Amino acid sequence: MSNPVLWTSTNTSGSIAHQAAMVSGLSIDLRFISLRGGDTKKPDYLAINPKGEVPALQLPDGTVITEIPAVIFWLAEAAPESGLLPSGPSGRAKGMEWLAWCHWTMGRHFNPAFGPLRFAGGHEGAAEAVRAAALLRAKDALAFAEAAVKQGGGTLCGTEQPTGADIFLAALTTFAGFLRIDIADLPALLALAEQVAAMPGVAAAKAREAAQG
Ligand SMILES: N[C@@H](CCC(=O)N[C@@H](CS)C(=O)NCC(=O)O)C(=O)O
Repeated sequence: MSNPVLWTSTNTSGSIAHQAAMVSGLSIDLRFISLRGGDTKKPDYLAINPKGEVPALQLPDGTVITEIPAVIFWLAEAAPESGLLPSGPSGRAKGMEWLAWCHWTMGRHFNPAFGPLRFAGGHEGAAEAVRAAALLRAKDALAFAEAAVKQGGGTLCGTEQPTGADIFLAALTTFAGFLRIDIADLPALLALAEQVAAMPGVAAAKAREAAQG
């Protein structure tokens, strides 16, 4: 039986799925495509994910799972001991709640900060305002997460080991760095990001992406 295939691109939100895949310990084949090279919009890839985005998890039976929370959910189901979701019905629901929150936060605050011109319909003057407002909202969202991590004793769901939601949140702190958002005043978030970076699966995914170039 062949392995699932994870389609991703280095240093993108696909990295979140890549890190979670490594933490799952499952045998998953990786296929790196170039976002900047336009591979996500090429016919071969659109045949796999018509949304033209990474990540996409292609299962041996042909099913393709897209959207990061769904990809992480599948990994957690396939590897229940991985801790990608907390245990028990309410724990799992809280894990999904935070995954959804991180995903929503990325889409509504981080993406307009990264690509304001698209969100402003191509109007350059408006784009500047979109970007400035998005940066403030992204910072507010991270401050909200800081309080939740404090309340959880170091993780979003109060687990000892970071879950998939914590991996997603740590990625948002990395994106904050790309956007030069100052998070020095968010110590719980910084500590969580360090803890996530030290997870062997996450470190392996980062090393693999660095080697990929
Ligand atoms: N809804 C998607 C969002 C992922 C996403 O934003 N992917 C970006 C890379 S960071 C992408 O593939 N964009 C395609 C493009 O710009 O061509 C998910 O959760 O998987």
